[in-house]
Amino acid sequence: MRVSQPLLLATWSFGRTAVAAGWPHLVRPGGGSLDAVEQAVRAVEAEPACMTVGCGGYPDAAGEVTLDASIMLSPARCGSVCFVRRLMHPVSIARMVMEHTPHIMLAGDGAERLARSRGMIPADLVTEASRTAYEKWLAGQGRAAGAPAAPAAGAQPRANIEEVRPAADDLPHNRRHDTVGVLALDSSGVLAGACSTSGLPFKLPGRVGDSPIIGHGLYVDPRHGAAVATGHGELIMGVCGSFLAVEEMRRGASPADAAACVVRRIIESYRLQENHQVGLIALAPDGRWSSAALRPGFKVALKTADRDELVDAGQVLLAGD
Ligand code: SD4
Repeated sequence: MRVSQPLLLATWSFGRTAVAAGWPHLVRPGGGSLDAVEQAVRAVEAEPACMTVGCGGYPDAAGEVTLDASIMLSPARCGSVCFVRRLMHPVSIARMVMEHTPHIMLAGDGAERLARSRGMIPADLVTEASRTAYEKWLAGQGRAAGAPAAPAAGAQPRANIEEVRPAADDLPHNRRHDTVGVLALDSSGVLAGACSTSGLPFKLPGRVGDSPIIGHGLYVDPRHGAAVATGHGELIMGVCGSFLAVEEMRRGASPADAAACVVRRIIESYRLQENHQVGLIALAPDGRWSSAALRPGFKVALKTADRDELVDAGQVLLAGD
């Protein structure tokens, strides 16, 4: 058995909440990287003040909070859920999909049915703050605050929901893209990753981003490494961002070069807007890790036996506000 120094990494400043919650599960006897990433993500999902993950996340354009998450140990052991509307911990449902079904991904009511059958208690995901943010956004769309954005079945639409301004383009880039993504390496050398998000604020109903799609928001291959992404999902999805990072490590790249390669591929592939942001963490099986971002502002929470800090992205490839 390989002996490694335990390590936890998580995206953004709320990653500190994540690594603090995950660490005891990483180092306790009988624990390990899988429990650590799940518990780390759950801590952020349960935090209503975090408006981009779990309970209290920004609603979609119809006023509904919809959650996506994934968890992964290897290509043969991964699970994910999307469009979860009534349960606070999609990461744990993703783990149920991985451990208790023959599938990798469940959506919407099917994911919720599995979770309820295994004892998960329903929760209201809309908080006072997320409702207020939605009403403010809706008012900015030229409609009366509180008016339903989505028409009742058969009714004349009050406004064309396809014409809403996409995903709060008026918010600065670092306030729009806050998936919690966690990577762990335990003392036995086992890698794991998990991520969870409410997706882009005020997204079109039904929109699903990179986070629950294996290889896009998250990828783990025990032989070659792990990667997790955050930011504008549509940019990450078009280049299979997390898979690409791990594939680069498989070909011999360092975690720093692998993370930068993904961000460069995004720069080459899209006409980027000033408020676009992507951040990526890459972790090698031997514990070397690095991060890269499209623009300044991306941070990584790091926890080891002797370090507990928030560090800036290792490489930032474009200027930004
Ligand atoms: C997504 N990458 O759904 C995720 C999360 C995100 O603001 O951008 N949240 O695109």
